[in-house]
Amino acid sequence: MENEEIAKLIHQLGVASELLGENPFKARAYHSAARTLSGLEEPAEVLLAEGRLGELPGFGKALVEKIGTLVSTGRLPQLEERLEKLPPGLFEMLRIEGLGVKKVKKLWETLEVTNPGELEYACLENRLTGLPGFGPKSQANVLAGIERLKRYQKRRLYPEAYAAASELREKVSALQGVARCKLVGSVRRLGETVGDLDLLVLIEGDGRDAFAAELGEAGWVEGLDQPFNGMFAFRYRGIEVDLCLAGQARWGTQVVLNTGSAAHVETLRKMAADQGLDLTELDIDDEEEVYRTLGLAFIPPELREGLGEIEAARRGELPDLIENQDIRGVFHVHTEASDGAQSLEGVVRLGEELGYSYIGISEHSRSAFYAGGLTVDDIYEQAERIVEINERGSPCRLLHGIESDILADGSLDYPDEALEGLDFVIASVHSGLRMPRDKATERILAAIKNPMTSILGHPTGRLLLAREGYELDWNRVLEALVEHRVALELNTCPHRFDADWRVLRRARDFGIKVAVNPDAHRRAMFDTVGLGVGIARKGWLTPEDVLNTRELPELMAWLKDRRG
Ligand code: DGT
Ligand code: CA
Ligand code: CA
Ligand code: ZN
Repeated sequence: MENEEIAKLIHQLGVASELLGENPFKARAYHSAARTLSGLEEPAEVLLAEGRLGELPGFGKALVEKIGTLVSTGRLPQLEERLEKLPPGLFEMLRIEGLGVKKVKKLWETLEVTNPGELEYACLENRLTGLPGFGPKSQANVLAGIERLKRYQKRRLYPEAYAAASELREKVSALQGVARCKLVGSVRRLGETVGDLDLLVLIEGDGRDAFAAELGEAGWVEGLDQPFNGMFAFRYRGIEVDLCLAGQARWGTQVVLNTGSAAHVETLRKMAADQGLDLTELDIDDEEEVYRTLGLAFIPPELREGLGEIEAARRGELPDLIENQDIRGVFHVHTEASDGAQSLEGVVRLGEELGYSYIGISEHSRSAFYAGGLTVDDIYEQAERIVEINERGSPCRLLHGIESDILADGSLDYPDEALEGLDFVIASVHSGLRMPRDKATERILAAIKNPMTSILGHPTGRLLLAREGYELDWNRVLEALVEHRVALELNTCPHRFDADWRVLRRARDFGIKVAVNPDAHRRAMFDTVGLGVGIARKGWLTPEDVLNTRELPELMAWLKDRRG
């Protein structure tokens, strides 16, 4: 075993023991031993065999024994024991510039952050600013460090992938001879996460060689492989790209093939074969024409997941999908009364700008003390302020709600008296996120049955690419939502998109109403409503399926009706 390898494991042992809060002198000794080992001229194995390893400064009997075990068995049981107690993501967090072991330990202990994805989310929620040893500046540094780390990570969240793809499309379109350039693949289908960016390009005349040469020279192209069969693979801003050249005659066909998904294309291919056609060989310039040729209505890209959309298109039964302008208002908005950045007045002004008829305020509840959760008195006080503001007669009315924590036993965070006067209650889980499926399901079911609950908030607690969220028995949850007439939230924060669009699709079949909720802490987060509408479309939702397409009177009636 190489010195470097031994040094690395001993160093890791030091880190693990520090993270677990063991004797700091021991950890320091491990780190210093690791440094000695990596600076050693002779192989440590030789020193060990000759019984001289213990002569190195700071190498006591216990350490020499550990290295002995390591060298003879390839294992370090003391390290393995400790790793079992530590979330592996903590070590990834250490790769973020500016974060040492002490800081990672603190973040883990105080905010229960266990990996870079969760940490990024904590920064976006402003959780680091008030933490001892941190502050606004170090929060910004941490975010920048995560940014750099992510550049080398494989999948991306949708908005990041989309932004890079759009930029790339502009750059490619400006190259010589490019007549058309289209984003295809999962970005076009509104995947909640994206593996690589796919671009389809049409070159005029015989300009392919000139195009290839210019692409090879472009400063923004990273790691370009040898082109193969009209396919160029490279990286843009650290993200993998597949750029595919297409011919004009088959442009429409190529767009369909490259937009995917693979399952959608496979079903199309079979359908074509049944009609005696070879899908890949169809000379069709226009995408809509491809579907028409196969006897299908045009299928919006976000539905192309091979989940029954082709059968629906054949029967002419594709849903009349919701659009941005169908949204009349939104729920789930935090203000400075809890952990948001905006005032109630600011929210009203923004609602007017956005043309909303209502905005539902929902602060955190009292268990969420880290997020400035409201006491019962705070609720009453906010109620008065909201009445006062509504009396000023804005076309955008404030609705008064709360985002009540669902406690471990499924009960809400306030007595009924505190909730009865509110326009709506969003019930969400914020703690004890690592529950087994049965327990999680019971907890959620209890919250749904509570007559105060109007909307089930971010139902799985997932953070995309960071935290799986707890598993639920969705059949039971969906049945309960129908029975108790509780709406299901689609949280439009791109880190969440929770409930998942696959679940929305099922909810729709149950006749459940979905609330498209921005969970907005800041002004910019209202922009995610548009993304959420896209995800709602991906879940086959029509305006009828979405609660906040209702006009105010109808909405108020729906909310009241629920309380009986
Ligand atoms: P991603 O990148 O994992 O987010 O998801 P997609 O759907 O963008 O997957 P990707 O990039 O592998 O492929 C994009 C589309 O290109 C895919 O939906 C169908 C098509 N495609 C990709 N690889 C192949 C292949 O090996 N054969 C065929 N026929 N089509 C492929
Ligand atoms: Ca892709
Ligand atoms: Ca690809
Ligand atoms: Zn929440």
